[in-house]
Amino acid sequence: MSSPLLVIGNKRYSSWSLRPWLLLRVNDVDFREQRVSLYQGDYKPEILQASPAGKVPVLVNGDVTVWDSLAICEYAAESLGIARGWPRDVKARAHARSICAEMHAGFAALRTRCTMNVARPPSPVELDAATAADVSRIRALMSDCLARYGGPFLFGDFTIADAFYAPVAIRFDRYRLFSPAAASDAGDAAARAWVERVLALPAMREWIAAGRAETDVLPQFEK
Ligand SMILES: N[C@@H](CCC(=O)N[C@@H](CS)C(=O)NCC(=O)O)C(=O)O
Repeated sequence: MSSPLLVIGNKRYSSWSLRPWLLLRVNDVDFREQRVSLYQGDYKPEILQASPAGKVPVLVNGDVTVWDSLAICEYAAESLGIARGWPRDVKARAHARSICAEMHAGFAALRTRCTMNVARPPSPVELDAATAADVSRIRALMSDCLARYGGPFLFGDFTIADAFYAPVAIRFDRYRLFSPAAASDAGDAAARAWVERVLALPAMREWIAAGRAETDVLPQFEK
């Protein structure tokens, strides 16, 4: 059987695609990727060939098709030989699942106001109250994980939770979301260090470089 195929969107913008891609790459899973240029030409039929949900990411492994980033990460952890998908300890695992579900279903203001764009020149933006609340909640939950489990990643080793928050690392970096006033706070310093650590992962650097090299620039995501 050939290696699993991961159908993804633009590396410049597709935060949902980054999550499973990063989990697979960090864990050296052998997979093929198919990049779809989102919102251009016949992009929809191209995705529909892989999944009736019509959204990326999609993972096709033989006769198994999995769509949605969280389902793909779960499947990869169970079936693609990933050493540490979720934390081993049951309490830590419940905690990791909670913050992934929180990300998966929430933070709409941050997602809309600060779209993921790996090529955005770094500069701060004015945050409305809802976006500021999302940023503050994310900083708090990251600091809490790093203090509780001791780092270097959110639950010690790199897990699905880090893959799920990786697009946040890009947003924090590109939109300068750590306020200077909070820099002296110990929890915030740990969260900043996590952002730097994630951005320095070879797989992240590979994704960001590929996203920056893309030529299809979509004005709606260039904020
Ligand atoms: N909840 C889904 C969201 C997937 C999603 O919204 N993907 C976007 C790209 S990041 C997409 O496929 N957009 C194309 C479209 O809606 O036509 C997941 O976690 O995978």
